[in-house]
Parts: sequence; structure tokens; C-alpha cells
Amino acid sequence: MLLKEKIQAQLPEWRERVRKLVKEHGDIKVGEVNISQIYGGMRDVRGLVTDISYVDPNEGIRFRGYTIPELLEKLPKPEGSESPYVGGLYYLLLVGSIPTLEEALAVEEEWKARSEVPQYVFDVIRALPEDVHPVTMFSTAVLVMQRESVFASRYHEGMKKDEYWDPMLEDSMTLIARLPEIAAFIYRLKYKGGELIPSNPELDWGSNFAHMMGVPDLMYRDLSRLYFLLHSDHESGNVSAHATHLVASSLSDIYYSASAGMNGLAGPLHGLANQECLGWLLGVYDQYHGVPSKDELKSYAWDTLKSGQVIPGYGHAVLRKTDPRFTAQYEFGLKHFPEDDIFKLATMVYDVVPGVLTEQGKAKSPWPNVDAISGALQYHYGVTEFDFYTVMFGVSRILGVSANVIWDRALGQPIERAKSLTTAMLEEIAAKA
Ligand code: AMX
Repeated sequence: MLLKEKIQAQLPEWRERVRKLVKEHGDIKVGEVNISQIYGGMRDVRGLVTDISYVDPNEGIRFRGYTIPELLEKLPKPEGSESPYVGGLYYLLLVGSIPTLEEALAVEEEWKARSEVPQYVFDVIRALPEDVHPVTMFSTAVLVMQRESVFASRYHEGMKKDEYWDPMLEDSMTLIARLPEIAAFIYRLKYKGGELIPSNPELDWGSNFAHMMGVPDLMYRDLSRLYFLLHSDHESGNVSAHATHLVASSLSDIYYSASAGMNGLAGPLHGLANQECLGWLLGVYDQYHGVPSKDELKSYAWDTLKSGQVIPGYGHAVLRKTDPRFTAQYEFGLKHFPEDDIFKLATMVYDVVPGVLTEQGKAKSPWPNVDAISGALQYHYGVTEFDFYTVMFGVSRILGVSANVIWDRALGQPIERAKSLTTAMLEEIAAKA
């Protein structure tokens, strides 16, 4: 497998780099922790390492050093399309460099060869109660495939530690290959009376998802690939990435770990925000029977805040400017359907809400994050069932978190075990300070 060869070739150098850093500079301090951070969700505590992506508070995400506009320009694309192959993105996340078209297609081919979803996965999803949230279905589907884990079986056969990354890659490739069909299955089962659309082996991974969803407009294929690129990774401290990393650190395989990550993504302050965000936009639209005036929107935003709720899609734990993932989606909408009502409304919210949040003065960032607009784009193409959106986020996020845990294994990261203190101990430390 191409990815395996490419990673293997880099391993000696990477292992030596990390070994040397730890051996020669292991005592050097990179940060401190104060009491507010311990009680404040470990914000800004430097305790993780990843080379796959980095979020600068003002600039936003870079994947392997590349900004989103750079990636949209440089990654290979299907002919006549504007969004890159997801296979090429995965190559970049794992290998660290922009692939050629052939290399991106090699990943796509590898996924095609592994894409058949075993019947038991569909049976398990069908056996769940009808009112189960689609993310629960998705996470369950990921988890149940654990029985096929190559990592788990090789571990029990006594594999050597420096080989751990290899079956982790194997499992990740199989898992990812199956995700588009599993996600589309959940969508069609839950919202389209179970009328399924067979996979089209001619299509790339991202387009095939769009096809199996049953969205007739072919631009939805570009949007799907864009969506999968944008949501894939956001360094290591966010809930889905950290949950996956933490679970994987106990040498659980990717099925256990990614399913845990999906359960974290399901929270309303994380991935579920995109569902809540569209719900909020539609609430505005309903209340004013269409796109409201700016003043009406402002008063709706204040009502939300006064009732003690957050305005979904705005604010971020790290970012302090408009999220470039928001901008990329905003530009897509502006190019393809500027007159769409919900898109216009989302644009107006972008105009109004940062001012409202600034006036309220609580949120450290009043700017939109990735979720503020993604639902409006889905809605335009007829994917209006917004409790499904976090599943799409999950399909994408598994790309990033799996790339991270493959490298965790490759570099021999140990089981994670942070230290906790009691409140009395902290009081004592404070009293002595
Ligand atoms: N609307 C109203 N209040 C907000 C707010 C928003 N959009 N964003 C932050 N605040 C409030 C917080 O609730 C907090 O209030 P508190 O002191 O009463 O608890 C205060 O501002 C300070 O919060 P912060 O330090 O700026 O943010 P944080 O790091 O604690 O949380 C986040 C970050 C994203 C959870 C928060 O901004 C939020 O709840 N936003 C809305 C939900 C959302 O969009 N989530 C998606 C995040 C991206 C993703 O993972 N998909």
C-alpha cells in the first residue's frame, strides 16, 4: 500500500528526531498550569503534540503547514471540479506533503477495494430504536466493526511495539473506506423511507457519498468533498480528537477509539453545534416569515442570550478571528447560490452577531466558527434533516483522528495519564503562594 510505504520511509528519521528531543531536552519547560486552567477545561495548557495540523488563534487551521486556500489550490481534483479528492487530503495528513494526482488516486483506489460494508453493520443499525439519533447509529456502526480489527488480533498474537502503527493504518483504511456508505445508509434509512441508492464504483470517495445521499445536483459532490476536507482535523485538543487519542492510548484499536471520538463530537458545544446552528437560523426565519431586517435579527440574538443560551456557530475555544473553514464555505455559497434565503440569512447573521456578542462582552471570540454556515449549504441542496449533519462531520473527523493515532503509534506514544489534585490541595497551594 502506497501510504504504508510512504510512512515507513519516514519512520527512522521521525523516531530519531523525537528520541533526541526527549533525551536531550526532556526537562525543558514549555508552559505552566494555573488554577483557572485546571477548573477551566485546560484551556491553553500545552500537553499534546501533533504534526498533522495546527490552529493559530488569529489565522486558523493549517494542515501540514498549508492554509485552507492553499490546499484548495494545490491538492489534486477530479477534472472540472473545484474541490480536491479526499484521498489526496488523507495522503497529505498521513504523509505530510501534497500528493500528485496519481498518489491521490492510489488512496481512492485503496478505499474502493475496501469499501464493501458487511451486512451485519446494516443489521445492527436497523435493530436500533427508530428515534435513536443518527450520530448514535453512526458511532454504533463504527464500534461494532471492532470485531474485524487487525490491530486487535495482531496485538493478541504478540506483535512488536514498533509495528503497532501498521495494523492501525490497515484498520483505518478499512474503516474510512466504508464510512460514506454507512453514513448515506443512515440518512436514507432515517429520512427517505429506507430507499437505498447503491454505491457507484466509478466515483471518488466524496462524490460517491453525495451520490448515495440521493442529492441530484452534481455540485453537491463538490460541496461534500469541501465539507470533508474542512472538518477533518483541528489539532489535538478538541473533544473528538482528544477523546480518540486518549482511548487509543490504552492500545484500543481505531474502531473503539474513533467511536469514542464520535460520542464526543455529538455534544452541543462541539460537533452538534452545526445542527443547532441551522435550527437557530430556521427559528429566525420562522419567527419573521422570511429573512428579517437587521434590527429584527439583532433583537432575536439578544433574546437568545437573555434566555441564557449560546448563539450556535459563534465563538471558539482557540480561534480569535473568523474561522477560515467558515470563509471557505461562505465563498462556496456566494459563488453558487447567493440568492438562497437561508444562505442570505446566514450572511446577515455574520454581519450582526459578532457585534451583539461583543456588546455582551462574555465570549472571548465573537466570530463565526466552522458550524455557522455549513448547515445553510446543506439546506440549499435539500439535505434539510439537520440532526444528520453531525454524522457528516464525523465521517470527516475520522480522517483526522485516525491519521493522528496512526502517528501516535508510529512514534510510540504511551498511555495517557494526566495527574489530578484535590480542591484542598489546590487551596493549600494557593495559601502558600
Ligand atoms: N453565544 C453566547 N455566549 C457565548 C458564546 C456564544 N456563541 N460563545 C461563548 N460564550 C460565552 C460562554 O458560554 C462563556 O459564558 P460563561 O462564562 O457564562 O460560561 C463565556 O462566553 C466565555 O466563553 P469563551 O471562553 O469565549 O468560550 P469557551 O472556550 O468556553 O467555549 C465554545 C467555546 C465554542 C464552546 C463557545 O464559544 C460556544 O458555546 N459557542 C457556541 C456553540 C458552538 O458554536 N460550538 C461549536 C464549536 C466548534 C465545533 O467544535 N464544531
